Amino acid sequence: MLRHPSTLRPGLSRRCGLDGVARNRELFTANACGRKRRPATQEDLMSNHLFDAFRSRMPAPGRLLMQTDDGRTLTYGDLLARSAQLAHALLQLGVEPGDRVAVQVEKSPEAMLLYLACVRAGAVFLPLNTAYTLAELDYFFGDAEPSLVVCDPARADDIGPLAERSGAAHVTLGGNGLGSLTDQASRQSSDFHDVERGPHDLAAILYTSGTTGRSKGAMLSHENLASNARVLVEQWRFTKVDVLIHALPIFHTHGLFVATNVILMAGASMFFERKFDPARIISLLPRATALMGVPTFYTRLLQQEGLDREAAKNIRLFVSGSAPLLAETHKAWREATGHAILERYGMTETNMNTSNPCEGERRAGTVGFPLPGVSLRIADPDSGRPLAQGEVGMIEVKGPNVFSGYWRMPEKTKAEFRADGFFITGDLGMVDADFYVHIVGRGKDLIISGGYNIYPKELESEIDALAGVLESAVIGVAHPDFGEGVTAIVVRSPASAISAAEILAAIAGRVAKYKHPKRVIFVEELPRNTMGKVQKNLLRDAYKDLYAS
Ligand code: MLC
Ligand code: AMP
Repeated sequence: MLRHPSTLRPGLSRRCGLDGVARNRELFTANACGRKRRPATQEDLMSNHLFDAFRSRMPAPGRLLMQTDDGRTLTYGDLLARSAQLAHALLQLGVEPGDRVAVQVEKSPEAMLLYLACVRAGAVFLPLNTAYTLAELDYFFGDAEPSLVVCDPARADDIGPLAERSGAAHVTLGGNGLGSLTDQASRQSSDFHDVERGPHDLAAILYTSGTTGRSKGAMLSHENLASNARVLVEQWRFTKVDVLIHALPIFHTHGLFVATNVILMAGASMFFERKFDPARIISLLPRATALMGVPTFYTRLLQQEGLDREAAKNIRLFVSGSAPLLAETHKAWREATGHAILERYGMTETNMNTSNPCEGERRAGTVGFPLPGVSLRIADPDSGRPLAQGEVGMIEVKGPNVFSGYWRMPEKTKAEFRADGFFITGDLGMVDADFYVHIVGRGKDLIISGGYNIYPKELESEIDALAGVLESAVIGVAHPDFGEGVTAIVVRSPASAISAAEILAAIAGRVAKYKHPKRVIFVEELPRNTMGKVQKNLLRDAYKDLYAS
């Protein structure tokens, strides 16, 4: 088992087995498998665990929190006042502690304030990708049973009826009048007594697709989020003087919890960009100190004029994550800017697990060391037997960052934890001689495109259901822009002439655009092994140069 280097002692066994030091972490991962929790301490009885953690480190109210790309500014004082108003409005709408508030809105300061308002009101924030179709939303509403759905005014006519069908009230963020949450909030007091929430209470549910089809809601507690933000601030040396370029969406872990929570926990500020626009990012670099992005950010920026040492001279930290950063990108970035990108590794279920060091060697092709408090081991995927250093196996983690389970899926939760509380990530990796963690593959059938996860199973089910399709296999193929390009290999039914365009048109209303295959290839049959299982490795190999530029 591996822990952060500061906790490694000489003589620690190199075999990746559980030792005593990890046991106290069970305090936090407890309820996923019905294990015991520790008795409440004074700290547990704080009024609102996550918001208090932010509040305790907040700078003076006049200090700038963010500046948007349309010229708006928000101070920490504004944050306190406006999230308070929104929290009052949520209560008026009948939101009670523990209720889910499902939110599908474009990125804006108000969207971020709504997240904080939910935390303060004791609700469970449930952000949804703006690319999700109505069919996808219908599933999430049915599964999560939110008491309130918040959407943009432009989608209210479509989303309202879905929300009603699931029994939820619905309002818009922005817009005017009765159905506008922002309008209602503007009439509320800017003082709010935060609803009491302890470390183990849920702060958010984030849906993550599953290898078997149905998306699962990862339940994240106040302490999961607070502990990870605290550790990242410390490890990445964030302070009040930092200015982050925030160009990630705020409906997934990276943009919401890594980027936003770190800034709030550090009392720092950010350029809050609605979209990732490479030219604009370059123009912001001289006024910022940090950038966080998915690898596609870095490959796109490398193609942009103006990226050089001079432009990046005020930046102290470039962070990459959510997908593998190619060693060649790491090298090209260093040559262009003089900076070594810091790569870290996380998941929706676990927040951040490992990180390359801020000081010390940021090693290309690795994700660094376990963060303080996180225990990581490499285990045999089938038996769970810990493997020796240098051997490749399943990455398993445990710590205060790890979620408490999947929403209303106790069986799935149980299946993804070992009996001793380690979470089975589905990522294959190894620990090298210097203790750097390498991710070498995936034990799960997952494609990561531009930092978004796409589960082939979901697309295969949609494509296989079409008249004229016999069967399909969806694979990820190396793609110069997105890292992996979603590719559908399709066998037509006898006498069918279904085209790629018809397949894409048929799935258009059903699955989000970013999941759509970039290419559809027709074949006579799919390669299978003797057990009848489709050999996706052969397909990946056959089409490996499909997107080579
Ligand atoms: C957009 N498209 C994508 C795509 N993003 N297709 C595949 N993969 C993606 N990631 C589609 C668009 O719908 C569009 O379709 C076409 O591709 C080109 O769009 P674009 O304008 O070039 O894309 P853009 O809007 O610039 O988006 C690219 C991106 C974005 C890289 C900026 O995808 C992005 O912000 N990615 C970050 C995702 C993220 O935050 N992941 C973190 C998950 S948390 P058309 O046909 O309409 O043109 C996690 C845990 C952890 O993983 O460890 O952090
Ligand atoms: P998500 O479910 O969207 O949170 O995606 C989590 C997955 O992204 C992980 O299980 C990994 O497969 C992948 N991932 C995150 N960070 C990295 C990284 N730095 N390198 C390789 N894969 C990563």
